Amino acid sequence: MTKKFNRTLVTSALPYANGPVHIGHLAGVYVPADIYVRYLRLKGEDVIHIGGSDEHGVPITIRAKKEGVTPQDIVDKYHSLIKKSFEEFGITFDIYSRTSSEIHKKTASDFFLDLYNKGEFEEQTSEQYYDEEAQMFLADRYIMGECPHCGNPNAYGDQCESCGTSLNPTDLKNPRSTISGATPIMKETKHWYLPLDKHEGWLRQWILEDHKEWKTNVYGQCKSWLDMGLHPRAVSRDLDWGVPVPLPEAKGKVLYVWFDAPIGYISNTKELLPDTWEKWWKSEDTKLVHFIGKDNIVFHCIVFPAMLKAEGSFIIPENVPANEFLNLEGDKISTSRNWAVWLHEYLVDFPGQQDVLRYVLTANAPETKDNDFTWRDFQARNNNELVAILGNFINRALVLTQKYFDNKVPQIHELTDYDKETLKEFTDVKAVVESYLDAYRFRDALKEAMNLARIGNKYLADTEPWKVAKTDMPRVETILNIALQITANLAIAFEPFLPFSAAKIRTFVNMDNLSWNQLGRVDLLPVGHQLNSSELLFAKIEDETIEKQVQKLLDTKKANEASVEIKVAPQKPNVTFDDFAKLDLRVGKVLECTKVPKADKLLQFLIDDGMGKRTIISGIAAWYKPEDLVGKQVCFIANLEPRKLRGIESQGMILSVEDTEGNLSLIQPSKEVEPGCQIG
Ligand code: B3M
Ligand code: ZN
Repeated sequence: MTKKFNRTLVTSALPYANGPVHIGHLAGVYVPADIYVRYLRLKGEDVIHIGGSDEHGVPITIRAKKEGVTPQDIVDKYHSLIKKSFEEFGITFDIYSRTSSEIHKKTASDFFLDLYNKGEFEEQTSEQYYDEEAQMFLADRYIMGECPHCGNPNAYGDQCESCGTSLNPTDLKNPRSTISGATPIMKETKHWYLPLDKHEGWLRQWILEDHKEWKTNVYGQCKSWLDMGLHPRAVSRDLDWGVPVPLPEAKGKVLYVWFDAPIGYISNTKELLPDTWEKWWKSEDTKLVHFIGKDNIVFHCIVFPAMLKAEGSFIIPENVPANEFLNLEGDKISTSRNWAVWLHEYLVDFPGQQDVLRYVLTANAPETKDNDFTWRDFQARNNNELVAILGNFINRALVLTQKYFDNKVPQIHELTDYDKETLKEFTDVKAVVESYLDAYRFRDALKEAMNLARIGNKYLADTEPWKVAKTDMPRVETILNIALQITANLAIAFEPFLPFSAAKIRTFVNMDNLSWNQLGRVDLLPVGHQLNSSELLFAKIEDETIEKQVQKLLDTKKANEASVEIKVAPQKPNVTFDDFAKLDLRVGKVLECTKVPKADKLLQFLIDDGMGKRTIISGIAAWYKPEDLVGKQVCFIANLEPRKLRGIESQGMILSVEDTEGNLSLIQPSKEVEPGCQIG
């Protein structure tokens, strides 16, 4: 069944605004999406490309905590950085907005309420880890403990980064809260669940029967999810960063980031087209296509469609051409290990060479399996393909026209059989490139476009107009006319892939309005048409340049190995001296120290503070026996607002240092001083 569509709504995954974007993002999602929308635009089709930053979720709150700033500070910083990188690489969004926008919060909140009112959710109460000291439920990432598989003492509640196993927080031995260090307790909490099991029937039919044409990696992943059986999924979380659950009984709860983020596509369309957005989301003749990476498949093929269906008035995607992952020099790209080629850094090292990266990432795109980016391959593709074939051909065609015909398109005389063969070959390319682009096979499409340049390059090499010029000028005219027509065709064929170079070629041949439908035509440039001066499109990349990049990665590797687990927190923003001086830091002497009943992390201190006695509670019980501390000197904050822990008022805070394994040790003056002496 082939449907007739009148417009295409393309979305690209909303990247988390908790770090800059790297080549993996470009290769997996944004370059393919951009190729596709540029192609459709060039065909004159009605298409919009929706993007934006995903600004909620736990990783953002963790990053904020580490850097000592607010989550909003984090997303403001990275949203701008990411947006700029996309612009610089020519990724053409019709809108690139963000999920912290008011319009998004309202859209997501209303969407939830609508489903709630329609009875589309189930309420479930479950037990989750709760930090009594910090008085909050703990997201999986906020719980650390010992990995049951490899014994790593610092595994997270969702995953052990040492052995890669995914975990549930309850799998961890000796769990601890990363917020306070306390041992979390189990506490009941209520959440709203989307009963995916109830959607299984139509999802099976829609994907497994009606969309057999989906990419095999996508289809296969969906099939295995469906075959395992779907279960209700919580759409809310106990967290203070996100879109609040719009129900009176839901204080302190927000929408799960994977509930609100895909709604971001809708909010951003609304922001772009306040009056006509519904046409894009609610008409059966709109083709909705989601570009994403493979880790997002279940959310875009199962969860979001179920949400849309439950709402009832939205269309669901026609295709989800997800890519696999791109590795870097044989290793998984990792933000935390700094194992990446960052787009903003690439542009410093390779200014103006966006198309080279776009080319390499497309030629080597992880379309059907994970692929590897290597700097050697980058160099080889630039030097042997972009420079030696595409750049070389165009440069020769233009320079010879300049030399012999004063930059005017010469006329065609008689065609030889070889000319005819060449022309035939390149008129056929259009249909082939199109069939690949329509099937989201961008690597193959690019290969065909490159083939066009190869045909041109071979044609000039075989016909040798620079030699023929000595004897037969009319023949040179014919040859160069053909070469120039091929050149103009290349401006069209490469526009989706290498937009910066395609724009340059258009300027060289002095043609502004080239459209996809002209591809394959041999009369794009009329005889006598004036060309502009040209320059080299691509430059050879020297070994030295590549060695520098390789060295940079080797340095990263070395630093990672040296620091294995040395993960010191980044420095917090500066404070003024006055801010510092507000803190009253002093030395005290421990008079008594006991365990706090039923709290295995807490010790209760009675301190001689030089002025009297005070009680301070400290979460260091795991590392000291209380009796060993009596008589010792400790450092403490004297003027910290008192607060109650386990019903006991703590009048200050004892200072300790956390090592890279998460162990605490008390800070003491190196010589004994009188209790009450000030630190500063
Ligand atoms: N932010 C995950 C990711 O960046 C997530 C995508 C949301 S798309 C609605 O991989
Ligand atoms: Zn492990």
